[in-house]
Amino acid sequence: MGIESVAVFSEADRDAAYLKLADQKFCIGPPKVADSYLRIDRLISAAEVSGAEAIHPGYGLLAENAHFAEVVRACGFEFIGPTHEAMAMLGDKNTARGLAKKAGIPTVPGSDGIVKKVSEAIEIAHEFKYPVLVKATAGGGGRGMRLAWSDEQLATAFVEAQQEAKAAFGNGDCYVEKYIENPRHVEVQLIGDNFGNVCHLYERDCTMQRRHQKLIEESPSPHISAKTREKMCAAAVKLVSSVGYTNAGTIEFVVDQEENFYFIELNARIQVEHPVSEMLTGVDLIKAQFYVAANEKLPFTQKDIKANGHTIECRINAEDPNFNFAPCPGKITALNIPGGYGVRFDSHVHAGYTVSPYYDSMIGKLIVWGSDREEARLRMIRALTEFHVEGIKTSVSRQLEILRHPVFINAQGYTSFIEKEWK
Ligand code: MV4
Repeated sequence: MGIESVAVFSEADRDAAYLKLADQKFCIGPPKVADSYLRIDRLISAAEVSGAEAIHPGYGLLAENAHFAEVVRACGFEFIGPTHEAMAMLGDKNTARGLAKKAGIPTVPGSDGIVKKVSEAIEIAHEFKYPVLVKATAGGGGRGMRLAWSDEQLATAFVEAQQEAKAAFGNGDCYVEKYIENPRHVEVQLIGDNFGNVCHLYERDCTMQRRHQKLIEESPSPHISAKTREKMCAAAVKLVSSVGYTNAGTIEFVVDQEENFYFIELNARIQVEHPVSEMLTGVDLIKAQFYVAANEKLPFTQKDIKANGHTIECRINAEDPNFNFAPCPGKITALNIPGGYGVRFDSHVHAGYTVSPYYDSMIGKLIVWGSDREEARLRMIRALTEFHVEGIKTSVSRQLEILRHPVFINAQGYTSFIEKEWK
């Protein structure tokens, strides 16, 4: 788009490849995120000094921090993401669940709002039958959740969830939902502009995950029919339109064995796995985000967005799958990146780069496109076998096992499959 780029980095990221691509770069502190990437004052200072007009938060750290979005705009910069009001409203899971209900989106049976007392939680569990999930309204991505199969378990789970949420998020409020057993995890990619235009880029299936860490994402989901897809995408668009949500967002659903889908939460940011939707539809989502932030209309309408073929993403993590996926930082002494038709690798690393122990263990994302699911699966297997890295261990061997496993090939997976199948 011909837009100058300004990058910030901590001392631990001084050698990252993306800094060589930036027009300007600013060191904003030592490795600890509290002293660098979470320092709003330092981020704003870098924007001031560089003459930046807008800030893109990425997908970690402050990406869903409504206070950051508000400060950015209050300081005269555009925040490339939703409004801080929308972020605050939809980031609160109980509020989002209430808005979904109001918009007629299927939600999981459960409490009507926040549950204050254990006795109330037990009444709800008796009404909707065990198992139930206690969820922190300020939580997300699996944090602040507790599963209970009986009154005794619920009594402790409820108090633990409140205490954990209070400590982690400063807000101990929890609500209770029936637990949808062995669910699939399917999310819908959305993007809306400031003129009321909202589009979906179809769904992503994130069922193959371990401890809430997604390992493999794909689109279309092999677990839903075209009819369910149409209903799910329409529901997602209806919800964000009803609340005037703008820029990129993702609505998460859980899907039961009968293909009933239920709203779970909205992620008010661009997500790691957005390239899956980009390669399925040919839409440049990040470019669309910039159009919206520049107060322009989306450069496409829903009828322009066509799903073509099948895409799969593998997150490449510096972890040792034979050592309980323990993070495995270190210096990358050799790196071969796969390529060829339909193969994309997004990464900040290069040969000679030292993966630091301070941040998320993801070192890159390998995304492939195929004309159908089997071609995408085989192309991903080929690309993973060509992905060669020395000096650190990665999750690649486990992802190859999953891609070659009959449960994946026959699309019979569910969210806890990996944890049950591989210890
Ligand atoms: C659920 C669920 C089943 N029933 N809610 C996990 C984190 C957040 N994105 C929402 N999550 C779930 N909420 C109800 N009522 C299943 C998940 C879920 C999950 C739960 C436990 C372990 C792994 C999981 C992976 C994806 C989704």
